[in-house]
Amino acid sequence: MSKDVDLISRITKSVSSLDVEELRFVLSEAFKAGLSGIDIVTEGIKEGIKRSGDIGLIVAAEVLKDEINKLIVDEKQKIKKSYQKFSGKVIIGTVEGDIHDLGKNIMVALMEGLGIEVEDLGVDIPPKIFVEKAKLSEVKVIGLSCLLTITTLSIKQTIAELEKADIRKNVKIIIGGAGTSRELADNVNADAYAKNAFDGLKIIEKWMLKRS
Ligand code: B12
Repeated sequence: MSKDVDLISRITKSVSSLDVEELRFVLSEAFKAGLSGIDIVTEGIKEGIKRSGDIGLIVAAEVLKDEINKLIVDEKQKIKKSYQKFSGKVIIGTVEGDIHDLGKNIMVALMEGLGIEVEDLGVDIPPKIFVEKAKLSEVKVIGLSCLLTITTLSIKQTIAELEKADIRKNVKIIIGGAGTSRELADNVNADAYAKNAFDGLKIIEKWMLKRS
């Protein structure tokens, strides 16, 4: 078995058995060996969570985020360079009134794992902050996370404020989290809804591709 295949299969096994220590070790080895974030996420982690379910995804995302943060700036640049197919930036946050962040954090870790530039605005983010951030020309995608039924109103307000500021047409908007649905996305004029982080990743990946 080649070293890369071995590392991927160890990632899969540690996610499926929720072996955090092994996952942390093997992810760090995989980054050191220069494995691509895409392979780590789609072949290693995704296969692992087929067996462990959502809890595996949560564990994997936390460890992945830690490992990415530990990579020194140069390494981060390397990850970015190896994915020059992406351009622009994603901003993501949990909408005003809502403090749930596990799902959002998973999205952030997966996007960073793929080499997509992401700014995580945090939780309980008012519309005006999304608008302010979205004014930066590099922002191509806005991710809105919402777990509470009541804060779906904040999604509506955020998109309305983006429209008012004349920025809506410059960005793609994706919504996710237990409070959201495809119907809601249609009602609030979002571009997409994702029922889970992997579906969200697929959509965002397409939007972020550099046009050549
Ligand atoms: C953990 C949790 C908490 C934790 C949050 C910890 C944290 N740091 O996030 C704590 C204890 C703090 C909490 C607080 C509250 N909670 Co709570 N919480 C939950 C619980 C049990 C799990 C949520 C979760 O993390 N799921 C795991 C993650 C991985 O799943 P996820 O968020 O859905 O994310 C996935 C996808 O949706 C997607 N995704 C998520 N965001 C995004 C964004 C984008 C852009 C994309 C593309 C995809 C995406 O990717 C993820 C991975 O696939 C849910 C019940 C449930 N089963 O959902 C209740 C739940 C969401 N909470 C609920 C409530 C009512 C509250 C409180 C109001 C309780 C209270 N009375 O104080 C407060 C909220 C305070 C506030 N202002 O926000 C209700 C909401 C009911 C409703 N319909 O509005 C729920 C549904 C429980 C229930 N059945 O009543 N909660």
